[in-house]
Amino acid sequence: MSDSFRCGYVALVGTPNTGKSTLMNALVGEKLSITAHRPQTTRHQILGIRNREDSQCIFIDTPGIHDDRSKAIHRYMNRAATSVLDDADLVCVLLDVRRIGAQDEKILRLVAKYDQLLLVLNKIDLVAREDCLPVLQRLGELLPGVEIVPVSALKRENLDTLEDLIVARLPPGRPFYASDQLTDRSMRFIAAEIVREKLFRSLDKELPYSITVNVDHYVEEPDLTRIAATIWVERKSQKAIVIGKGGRQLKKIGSQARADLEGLLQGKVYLQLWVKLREDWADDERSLAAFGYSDVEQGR
Ligand SMILES: Nc1nc2c(ncn2[C@@H]2O[C@H](COP(=O)(O)OP(=O)(O)OP(=O)(O)O)[C@@H](O)[C@H]2O)c(=O)[nH]1
Ligand SMILES: [Mg+2]
Repeated sequence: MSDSFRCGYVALVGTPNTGKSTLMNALVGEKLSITAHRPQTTRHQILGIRNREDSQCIFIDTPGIHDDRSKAIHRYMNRAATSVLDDADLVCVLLDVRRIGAQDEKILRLVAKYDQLLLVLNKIDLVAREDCLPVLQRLGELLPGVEIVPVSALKRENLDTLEDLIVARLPPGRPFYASDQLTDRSMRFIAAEIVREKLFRSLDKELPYSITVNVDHYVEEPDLTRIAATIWVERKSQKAIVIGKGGRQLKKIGSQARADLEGLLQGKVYLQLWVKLREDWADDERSLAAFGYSDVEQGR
């Protein structure tokens, strides 16, 4: 390993739905963090490790920072997002080029004090080139001298440039993780997240926000992985919606999640899903801790 090897933590922060998880997955080259068209999809910090010959870049995907503090889970999510800032070697703020609002500006004021700071202007595939210019100018006025990188995480535009800029900002040092490790999260955790993603993408309105998923059994057999998971809802009426008429909704969620898991594990998966009720779990500290939403990370 050469003396010029670089290694460090890169926090990906921003308002909900700006493309943080999409960007981390694109940079690492694996789908580690779930994504959806709706805001507040990510609920935890998730590491994604990118190994190159010259560097190890440890990305930290975080929940979108938002003003909603109505439930305990929202407060947990905001803590999970902002607590990475002080320890990161580089802070990357994700912005949606189409709309930079008051909440984004609040985040920019919050991160202005960090020396190692990069603004990532995402979703440039959705606007004309000339529409980027006023946004770049406005950001330049808000945070003078801070580098801004326009990208499309989804279409993988300009990601090589972004990666090189990130690596150049990392401190010199040996790798913290083995070169074949992609994340700090367990397959159990990722399996639960994949089920949650399918629910987020299939269910309407507020229902996805009332749901959490827990893997109860995860057993690797020689030619099959057996996974049993519980989908927890907050209200009795929600249970019927998740299951759907004749169990059709649950079956659809199950087969979509199984297909993703089989791709990830490169083998057959038997997935069993249950739907259970725990009233108001999202606003109850004890339930949150039991479901893995606690500041002292458990079962990563
Ligand atoms: N067109 C386009 N869509 C994008 C791009 N990046 C992300 N998206 C879409 O934007 C939506 C949100 O992406 P996520 O990666 O889940 O966003 P996030 O910032 O992680 O969201 P939270 O976890 O809710 O904070 C998804 O539908 C993505 O497919 C991009 O560069 N271009
Ligand atoms: Mg996310």
